[in-house]
Amino acid sequence: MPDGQALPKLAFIVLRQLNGDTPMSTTRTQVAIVGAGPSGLLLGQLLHKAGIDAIIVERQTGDYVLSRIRAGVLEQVCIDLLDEAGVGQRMHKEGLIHGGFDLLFKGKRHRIDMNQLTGGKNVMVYGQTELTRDLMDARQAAGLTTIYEAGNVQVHDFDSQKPRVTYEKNGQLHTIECDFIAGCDGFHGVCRASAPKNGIKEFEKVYPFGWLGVLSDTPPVHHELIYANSPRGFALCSQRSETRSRYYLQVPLTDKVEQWSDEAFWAELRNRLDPEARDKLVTGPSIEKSIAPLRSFVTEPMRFGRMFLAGDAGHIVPPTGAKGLNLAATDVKYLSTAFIEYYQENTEAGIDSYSERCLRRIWRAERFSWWFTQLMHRFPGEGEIAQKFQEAELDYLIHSESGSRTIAENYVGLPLDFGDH
Ligand code: RFL
Ligand code: PHB
Repeated sequence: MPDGQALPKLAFIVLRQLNGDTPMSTTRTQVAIVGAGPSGLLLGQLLHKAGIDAIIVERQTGDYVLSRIRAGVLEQVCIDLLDEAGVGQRMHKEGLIHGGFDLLFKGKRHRIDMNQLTGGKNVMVYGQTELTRDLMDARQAAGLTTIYEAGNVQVHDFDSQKPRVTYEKNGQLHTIECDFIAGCDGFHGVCRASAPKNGIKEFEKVYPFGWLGVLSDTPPVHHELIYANSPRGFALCSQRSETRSRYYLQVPLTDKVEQWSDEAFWAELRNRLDPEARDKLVTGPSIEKSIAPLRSFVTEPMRFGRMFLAGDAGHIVPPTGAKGLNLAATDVKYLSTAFIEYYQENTEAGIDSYSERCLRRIWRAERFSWWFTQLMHRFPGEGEIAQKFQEAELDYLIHSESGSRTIAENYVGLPLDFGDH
């Protein structure tokens, strides 16, 4: 439903309710979670493990949530959290451990040996779709409530002790009374939009290009990821399995997916790769193709009374550093810990420090993602000298152990507790 139609329809339902001809239902839970993406589902699972009751309200269908092809790289912290939530079995079986990745510039590839540079740390390639499916299955198996296709979701009274979430479904207005609201509803969600305008500050940088992504059932061009800086623009060779590849090309924001035939995509990707990868690239029909804009965005604070933002609802990173889903997972860890301490130990300390704790980690990941994006992409109007500067910086980074370690340390991510200020 377009946003503009939401209010009149709700007003109509409320009027009908006053007349007594529209049924109304009220439920109670401890935590009402808005959004059933990875953040909301993981939070639901961690709370369930601790015996805390939560209801998730999602505006889309489950199939729609699963159809969004997004993240592919999980940090160890994220892997550990999925294990803690009890949903890690398939991930360990099917996920691919990567101890390094290649940086390609001036037509040559150079490996960043993450594992060696960070004292043994790796990342795992496991698609967001699969992770979401695992969380959905676990939720269903535990008999927990997720309301899909909830219309006109609204959050109320989170500045009081009695917050509420309302939504419409099947012509009925539903109310969830709760102790806390978790805003896990992504960048376009209702929670951040409902925060008081004078109590929120937003920081934003929009990049002048997007990523055109293609998923295909073809073997990956290389067993690890390749991040390519080319005079024609950035390219990324990623994967989902040994038989499924995910590739991205930097494209102008004005490009439309329909303009890009599969043939044109593969030809342009080849042009941005080194000779060996160009020869090895196996092409085939795309099974998904989409363009994503790139943005750096942070909301401060991430708590508004009894409503908390987590994941993309509170921040967005350009995907270059593979940080978005990982940040979402650590927000959720901090939030679930805060709620667990509240219910089990009767302390609000975790709740009070939630925003500050998250934001410190978020800004670190935002900085890395912005820096890596600047280093690898063509910026319109910056001319050939910008390319030369990037190549010189990359040359320095790969030939300096501390330079390479800086990339590796940031890429594998911070531990959950990374010391005092
Ligand atoms: P999501 O996944 O957007 O889920 C939010 C959910 O909330 C629902 N919703 C509402 N529900 C009820 N009422 C409303 N009013 C609602 N409004 C929205 C939505 O329907 C949705 O189901 O946010 P969440 O859970 O915080 O998860 C965040 C991640 O999805 C995101 O950070 C990552 O995908 C980012 N990302 C990557 N992250 C990584 O860590 N590693 C990667 O390799 C990586 N690659 C990527 C990425 C994101 C990309 N795109 C498309 C932006 C690659 C790409 C191309
Ligand atoms: C992906 O596989 O979708 C992916 C991998 C690494 C990134 C971004 C996206 O940096």
